[in-house]
Amino acid sequence: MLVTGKEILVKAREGRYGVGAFNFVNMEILQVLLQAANEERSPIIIQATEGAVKYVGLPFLKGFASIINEVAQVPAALHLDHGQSLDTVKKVIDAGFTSVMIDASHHDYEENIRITKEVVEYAHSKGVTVEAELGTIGGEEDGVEAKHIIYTEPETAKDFVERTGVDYLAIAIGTSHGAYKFQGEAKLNFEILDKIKEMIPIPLVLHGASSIPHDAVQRINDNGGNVQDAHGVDDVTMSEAVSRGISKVNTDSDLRLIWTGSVREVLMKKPEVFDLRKIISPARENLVNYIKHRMQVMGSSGKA
Ligand code: TD4
Ligand code: CA
Ligand code: ZN
Repeated sequence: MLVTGKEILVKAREGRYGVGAFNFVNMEILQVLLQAANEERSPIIIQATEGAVKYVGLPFLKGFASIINEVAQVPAALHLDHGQSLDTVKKVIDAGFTSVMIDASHHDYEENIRITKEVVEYAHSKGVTVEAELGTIGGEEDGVEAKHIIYTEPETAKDFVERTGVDYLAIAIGTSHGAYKFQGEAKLNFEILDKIKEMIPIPLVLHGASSIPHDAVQRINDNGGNVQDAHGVDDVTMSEAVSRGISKVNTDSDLRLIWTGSVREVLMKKPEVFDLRKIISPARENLVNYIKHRMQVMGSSGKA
């Protein structure tokens, strides 16, 4: 059941729960996401960045869109994450995406509005809904490093939403992309979130929401890897963010860490194995369990 992002997220906003938006780059992650969503009876957003679109290729993405439509027994959206141009937006909509993000937040304000508006007009004419971004989310994103987080200003957000007609908005409240997020415990600016929630009638998106599971990092490092441990958006912080009005919860790094740890463990502990299915299966199983857990924490389980 492939639907638009808006259809999923408006319900989430009204029901005060979060819906996970998970990044994928291959068939197995797609299998994991669909299995977890079906088993949890949870709506889900399956997303690919421009880098992932390039890696997978448009013909495969077309196929994946029809597979999602066939396999998902719950509302699922196929979403472009951090789209950089109208050109990419057009390409993925042709391939069957039902939701797109245009990320023009690094441009000046008026330019962000102009680019976003253009994408909104095009996407809406095709029945596709749109996410935009305002403020600066920290960390690396499409190879570009943002050192300073600039919080989204509530008054500006209101103006932006009114002038662009965007369907959901990514806000900056202290998170950053990648595996290295917080020194010490997670600290999100909930006062700003409360204000934005009060002033804006559309669903809000939290980027950089990975929890950075300690055991996944440990498993990588126990098996020949070298990844620094860090703090992310843990279950308690995420559930507070959701209860205060976040509707879409973006997660990618956790999947990368769990996948890498699981594969490393097989390769290290069973050096005789070279059957790819045996190498990948534990990663798939561990990821399903993790996704199901996060769905329970954000409250989307049973909502489909
Ligand atoms: O938007 N995202 C995912 C970003 C993925 C970047 O992928 P590329 O390397 O293809 O550009 C998030 O907000 C996820 O944040 P997280 O906390 O998981 O890092
Ligand atoms: Ca951005
Ligand atoms: Zn992001």
